[in-house]
Amino acid sequence: MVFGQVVIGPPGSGKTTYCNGMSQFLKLIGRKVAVINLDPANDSLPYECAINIEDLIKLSDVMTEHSLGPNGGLVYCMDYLEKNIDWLQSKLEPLLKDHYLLFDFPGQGADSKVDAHLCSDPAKYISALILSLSTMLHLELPHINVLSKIDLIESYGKLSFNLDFYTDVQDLSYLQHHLDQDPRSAKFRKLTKELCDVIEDFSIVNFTTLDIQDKESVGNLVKLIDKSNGYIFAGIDASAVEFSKIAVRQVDWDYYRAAAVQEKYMKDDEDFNNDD
Ligand SMILES: Nc1nc2c(ncn2[C@@H]2O[C@H](COP(=O)(O)OP(=O)(O)OP(=O)(O)O)[C@@H](O)[C@H]2O)c(=O)[nH]1
Ligand SMILES: [Mg+2]
Repeated sequence: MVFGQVVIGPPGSGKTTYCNGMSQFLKLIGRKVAVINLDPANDSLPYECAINIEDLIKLSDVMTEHSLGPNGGLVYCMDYLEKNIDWLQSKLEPLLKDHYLLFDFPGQGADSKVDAHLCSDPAKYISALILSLSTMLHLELPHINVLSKIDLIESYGKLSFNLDFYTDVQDLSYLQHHLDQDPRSAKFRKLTKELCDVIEDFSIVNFTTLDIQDKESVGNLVKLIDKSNGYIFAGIDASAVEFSKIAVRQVDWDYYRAAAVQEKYMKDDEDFNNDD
């Protein structure tokens, strides 16, 4: 059985850096990893890739030949890949037997990784929620939403709520109240309310956090992904005994994680000891 990850997210959210860090981590814990670069705009790859879309089509060639800008060129390349999907399939074939696959995609409106600093702007945060929701509904694959670059979470301003408010997505009405304070958002009040309702009605979007430089953070994410894509079941006999072994394993649930991450990356409000 083949396992792997499809890494998608808005431009610059850290997908390529993630594929590099994740492949190193997984190799260290003994997995055979193959990274597949499907971003024709990736000039200098930090990782060694097993398959590179550049060998099929080059964005620069497309842009000159068809007088396209970078976005149009990218769409053309993705279209070309779809039409030549047998090229990708034949390249993947030898890897399927024993490799864990990481797919590095170009930046799109869709996501999976979202820059953590978006949380400091309620409107951007809501748009990230909507994008996450629509991606989950379209892909219909086991899915983990990641707030990447958690180390930069407060770099664009202090958050109005604790981190778990943004990761758990439990009650967006508080956000609505915050948006009402901003005259620019007041105009879209009804639309925002409807969008929040859609997100809450589905109740399937939540986030985990990631600092790619921190091995504990990467390790926690690997555990989550292994559970979501079924990797933890790989290699076990489909017997009741084996399944029950997994069932009784301790579940390291995320309850306390948001608090620990918050303590590490977000400043404390009440700095009582600071007298000067
Ligand atoms: N501080 C911090 N910076 C990060 C992190 N992950 C990525 N970056 C930086 O974010 C920038 C963009 O990272 P990339 O990995 O190129 O992002 P991408 O999503 O692949 O970008 P596109 O392929 O252009 O869509 C780089 O300068 C990275 O060094 C992180 O966890 N923390
Ligand atoms: Mg990239």
